[in-house]
Parts: sequence; C-alpha cells; structure tokens
Amino acid sequence: MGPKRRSQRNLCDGEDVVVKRARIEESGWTGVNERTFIAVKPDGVQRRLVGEIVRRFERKGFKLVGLKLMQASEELLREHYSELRSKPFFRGLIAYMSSGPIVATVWQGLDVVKTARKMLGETNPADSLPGTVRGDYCVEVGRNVIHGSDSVVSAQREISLWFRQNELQSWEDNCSHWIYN
Ligand code: D4T
Repeated sequence: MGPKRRSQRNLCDGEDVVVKRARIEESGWTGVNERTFIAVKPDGVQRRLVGEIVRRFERKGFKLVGLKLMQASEELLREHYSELRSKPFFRGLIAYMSSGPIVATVWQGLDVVKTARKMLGETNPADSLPGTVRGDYCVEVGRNVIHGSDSVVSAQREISLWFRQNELQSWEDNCSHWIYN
C-alpha cells in the first residue's frame, strides 16, 4: 500500500476504506479552540475510572467535543505508538492497549494540551504527584490508566487517527464567559 493511500485511511474502526478523517485546521486549533486527545486505557475502563476522569476535565472547564467507547485494533495502536516501535516494551504496550475497550475523548480549551498533561501526571505513576490521575489511581508504568497528547502537533495527529470528522461536535458553550474573561 502506498503512503498516499495509507494517509487517507481511517484506522479507528479497522475498516479498509477511504473516509473523511478529522480535519486538521491549523488556525482553528489555537487559543480557546486548542484540542487534545485523551484516552482512558483498558485498565482505566476495567477499574471504573471513566466517570472520574471525565469529571476532572469537565470541572476544570474544558469542553468535551468527542467521546467513544471502542476496541482499538492493533493496527491503530501500532500507528498511534509508531514512535515507540523500537522500544523493548512496545509489544507489551500494544497487547495491553488492545486487551479491552478504551474510552477515546477529545477536549477543547485554552492550553488544553499542556494542562491535560499536568492533570495526567508523569508517565511513571511513581513520579506523579497526588492530585494527578496517575498520582491518584495507578502504580506501574505499564498500567498507567490514561493517555494524553504531548504537544499540539501530536494532538492533531492523534485526533485525526482516532476520530472521523463527523464524530467531533462543535457546540455552543453557554458558560464559557464564566471560564474565560
Ligand atoms: P502515553 O503516550 O500512554 O500517554 O504515555 P506518555 O506520553 O506519558 O509516555 P510515552 O509516550 O513515553 O509512553 C507510552 C506508553 O508506553 C508505556 N511505557 C512507557 C511502558 O510500558 N514502559 C516504559 O518503560 C515506558 C517509558 C506507558 C506509556
């Protein structure tokens, strides 16, 4: 398969079809329109942490624009973690991430990428402060409950990988003037 065709494929449901991927509009992803990809990993779903994690992002003031419970294919996960493919933990990571359903979400707001990473904590839960998701709810790096994009560019790539364009909602936030001045 040539690179062009591959880049047009949507891997989020394993279908080998050309579909509209979530559109990346550089100018629309700045300021209060910045978006990030947050996923509750299989251990987070099994341990009933979905509600708690969504609650934290809602209460912070971020806007939910995409959410779905899904079984990620190995192909999608290999693409998502492609930068880590040479790491010794890669196979185990793919097995863990495909071991059960994931809750994939997209959140929008000012500095949401950076802030979400702080709310998640460090990759290794032992380095994560109490009050962060990983600091409060997990112990080991290989079961660290949650994923969050590490940059705006990664967020754009990940959102377009995991979501179709019509799965992301634009909705009027009636309390935005209580969150932003
Ligand atoms: P993710 O991408 O899951 O949010 O994690 P981070 O962004 O915080 O960290 P990462 O990309 O370096 O690691 C991805 C994923 O691999 C697992 N992992 C990581 C692991 O099992 N063993 C390891 O030694 C490391 C470094 C955990 C997260």
